[in-house]
Formats: sequence, structure tokens, C-alpha cells
Amino acid sequence: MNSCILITYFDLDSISEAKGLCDSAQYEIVHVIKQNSLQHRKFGLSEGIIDEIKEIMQKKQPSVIIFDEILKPSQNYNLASELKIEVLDRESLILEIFESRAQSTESQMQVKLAQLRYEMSRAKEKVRLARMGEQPGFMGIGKFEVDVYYNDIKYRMMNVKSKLQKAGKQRELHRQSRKRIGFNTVSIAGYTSAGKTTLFNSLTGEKKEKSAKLFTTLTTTTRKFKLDREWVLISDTVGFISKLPAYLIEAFRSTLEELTFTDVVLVIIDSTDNSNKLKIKFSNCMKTLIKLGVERDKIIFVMNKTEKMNEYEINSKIKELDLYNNNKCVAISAITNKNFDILKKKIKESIGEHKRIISKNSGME
Ligand SMILES: Nc1nc2c(ncn2[C@@H]2O[C@H](COP(=O)(O)OP(=O)(O)O)[C@@H](O)[C@H]2O)c(=O)[nH]1
Ligand SMILES: [Mg+2]
Repeated sequence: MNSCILITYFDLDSISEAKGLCDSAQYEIVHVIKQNSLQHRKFGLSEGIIDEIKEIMQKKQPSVIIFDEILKPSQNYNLASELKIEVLDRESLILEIFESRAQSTESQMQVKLAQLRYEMSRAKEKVRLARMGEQPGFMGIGKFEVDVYYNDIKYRMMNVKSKLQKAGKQRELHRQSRKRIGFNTVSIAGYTSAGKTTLFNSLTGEKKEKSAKLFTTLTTTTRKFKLDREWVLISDTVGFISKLPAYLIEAFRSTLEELTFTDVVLVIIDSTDNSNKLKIKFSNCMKTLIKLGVERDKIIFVMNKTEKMNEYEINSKIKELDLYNNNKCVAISAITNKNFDILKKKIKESIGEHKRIISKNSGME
């Protein structure tokens, strides 16, 4: 596993989201540096802290620095050359996560397109730096080379876009192949750091057992778990991100496409969020799911992190989300396994319902 020093803000939400992103991208965090501002002109962070980072790097030997904010090419270049280490900014980290999660050809192309947009948005400044001789690589770049550079990115974008238009069919095939495996499937959705991975691990058991041949074709984020006597496949999806730039939304959605053909979707809600944030996140989450075409009947609402809350607090959060009389809502703790029996019962019921609906619609009853 690669290791990183994480540079982020002071507030707890930023820290926990940034940690969640590092975790999703499989970086082990060896040190966290918190700053009030990450928008200083030269390095992104204040120059005064550079020496301290060098010292920490000596001790911890990270593979990369992860910078929880957008960096201009010049800032990235300054920081990377000063510290002599690769620097990943927030958006390139998110792109890395999407890239590792994209399963279908269509989803991979959506991510490719977002990567090209990222590159394009930085191309102008890169060229300017190169002209001034401030960024080695292509010094004394002429008008001709600049055009070539832009046009190359543009051409690749067009190419991906046209391939995307033809990809609809493959998406269908992909869905069918997953269905054909013949297992009931459950997917875990929700915001980054709501506790999806913790729940996934608690339900399936931490140990990655040597799986039967059948399962080796699945990704590391899908495992089987036993529901009474039946094996069910459960997968941990990429998390919602609170400050997601518009150009990344399509790529994000495409990595969630499995939610449309899974039998049950667990929407994990961080019950410790204050009511304002709770509502905003929940509504964003639901809007996206609906846009993806996820049927509401397939959703189980899972209020997580409730082990330290009393009944009154839990119920008031549930009421805020208008889920009080909803029998698809359950308050759990992914850490203490609180109410796992209820959760499993609801998953089982939901699978049963979904099966009935499918067979009805296909006239097989
Ligand atoms: N108190 C409490 N913390 C939890 C619970 N579930 C997860 N967490 C913590 O929340 C943080 C994010 O969890 P994680 O599973 O990585 O979230 P993910 O980004 O949704 O996969 C971690 O620090 C977990 O230890 C829970 O039930 N109770
Ligand atoms: Mg996770």
C-alpha cells in the first residue's frame, strides 16, 4: 500500500472526508497536516510550513503528498520540486478513485473524459510556464507546439465522446453478465466517511478469505456474506463527495451504475451530522439515486453511528429526514454491530419483494 502525508483543513468534516478519500484511493495516511488556508499563491500552503513538512517526510518516508484542495500547475510544480515528491491535489485524487472504481467500458470512458478535462483546464498555465522556462520539459515552446498540445487534448476528448455514444450497448451487456452470476446483490451507497466500508467489513468479516473461483472475477469491493442460509453478494460503492466539481459529476455517476441493477441499495447516513448537513447530504444523495434510475423500493435507509446516541436523538434525526414511519429505515452502528439483526431482516425482506416484482413484470409468476 502506498503511504501519504495528508494536507487538509482544520474542521473535522474536511478531515474526515479527506481521510475517506485517501482510504478509497488506498493510501495509508502516515501524517496529517492541518491548515487554515490552502490557497496561498506559491505552494498552496503557507511557506512557513515547508521546513516542517521536510522534517516529517524524513521521518515518515511517504510515497506522495495529498493536498486537499485544487492546485494550479505552478503551485503543484513549486511544491513538488521543493519537497522532491509527487503531489496529488484533491481533484487528481478523486480522479484516481474513480479510475480504480470504473468497471464498465462506459464508466472508464467517462473517467477518461474527466481526466482530459482536468488536463485541459491546466494546459494554458502549463504552456505559459514552459514559455517562461519555469517548467522543464518543453522549454522555448513555440506557437506550433502549443497548438499541437491543445489540439491533441481536444482530439482525444472528441474521440472519447464519440466512443461514449456507442457504448450504450456494452452497458447493457455488462449488467446482464452480472445478473447471470445468479446471486442476490446488495450495494452500499452514501457519503464518504458515513461508514460504508466499516459496515461492509463488519457484515462480511474483516478477513479477505481466499474466495472460490467464481468470485475471483469480482472486484475487491465485492464480497459474499451469509443471510440466513443464503449467500448474497455485497459491494461497497464509491462515496458521495461534498465538494465535487461539476465536471466530475458524470464520471462519479457512471461509477455508481451498478446501483441500478442491484437488488437492494443500503443508503448509509451519518447520524452524527448536524441537522442542516444531514438534510443536504440526504437530499443530494436521493436526487442522484433517482437520476440514476434507482427504484425507491429497493432502498433501505441505514442511520449509522448511533451507538452513542439515545433514542430521542436518533428519532429526531430520523424525523428530520422524513423517515419516521418508514419501515425501511433502521438505526445501526457499523462499529458495535448494533441492530445488525434488524438490518439483515430488512435486507432479506427487500430481496424477497424485489424478486416478486421482477417475476411479475417478466410474467413468470
Ligand atoms: N462512532 C462510529 N464511527 C463509525 C461507525 N462506522 C464508521 N465509523 C467511523 O467513521 C469513519 C469513516 O468510516 P468509513 O467506513 O471509512 O466510511 P466510508 O467512507 O463511508 O467508507 C471511520 O473513522 C470509522 O471508524 C459507527 O457505527 N460509529
Ligand atoms: Mg470507504
